[in-house]
Amino acid sequence: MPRILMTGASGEIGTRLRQLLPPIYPDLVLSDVKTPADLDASETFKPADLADLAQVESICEGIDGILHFGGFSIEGPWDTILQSNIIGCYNLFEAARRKGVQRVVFASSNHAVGFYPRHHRIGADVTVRPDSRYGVSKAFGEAIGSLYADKHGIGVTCLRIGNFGDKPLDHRRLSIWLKPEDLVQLCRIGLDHPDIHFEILYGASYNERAWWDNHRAYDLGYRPTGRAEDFRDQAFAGQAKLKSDPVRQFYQGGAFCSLEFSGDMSRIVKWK
Ligand code: 15L
Repeated sequence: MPRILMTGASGEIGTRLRQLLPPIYPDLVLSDVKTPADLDASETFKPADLADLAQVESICEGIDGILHFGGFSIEGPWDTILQSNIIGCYNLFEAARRKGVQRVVFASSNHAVGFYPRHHRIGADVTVRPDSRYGVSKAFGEAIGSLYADKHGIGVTCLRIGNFGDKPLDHRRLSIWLKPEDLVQLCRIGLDHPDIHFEILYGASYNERAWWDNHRAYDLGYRPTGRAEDFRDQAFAGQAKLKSDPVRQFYQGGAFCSLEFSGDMSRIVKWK
């Protein structure tokens, strides 16, 4: 029975996965810098600050596979992103190498490629176009994952997660929604599929308005059960409440693109 470590156990995704993963991976070790408020006596929790390599090494002891959901999950000040997502991500892969961990699933994000326009359908092999310091940290995580796969033989899967939740809430999310159970499928592929060396997959359900070519995930057996279009009316109602914002509405990364924006849209669009 593999022993799986999940970082970010107190975050939004981690909190949901704590309910969904135990039947599949009963030997689950949870970690976060903050103890989950509703921690159950049946759960194993080890606190760690990702920015401290010794602490990360200690939680990787005896671990077969890691689900790395830890770190800062939105745009933030440079020092926060640096400590949590850049140093933290390096520490995670380096600790995994030192402790002989076989597999790592890294929670990347659509914000690594957020400056692609919405009309541009992209695969997982495009040049990154981060839309924020947060997006840069996710591109860094993908790069370090690639290094540790090639140089040290860790099987690494980076999931460019779209919008995780029970349903899509607006137009953008009709294209990028990820149902929690579908994320579990992608985690299982990353932890268990025999062919994993280094993969970048999109974390999206079956969305007819998708901007992403996710065929590699399907080749690896992914069969999403969420269909964004089933929530179309609610998503349109949510959209109607949003204020108009040309930058947000044009790019895949949405509000992450318009935040602090002082660029020239006409030049970004031409860049392919
Ligand atoms: C992310 O990467 C964030 O972690 C999440 O909070 C959402 O903003 C999501 O992307 C999104 O793009 O909707």
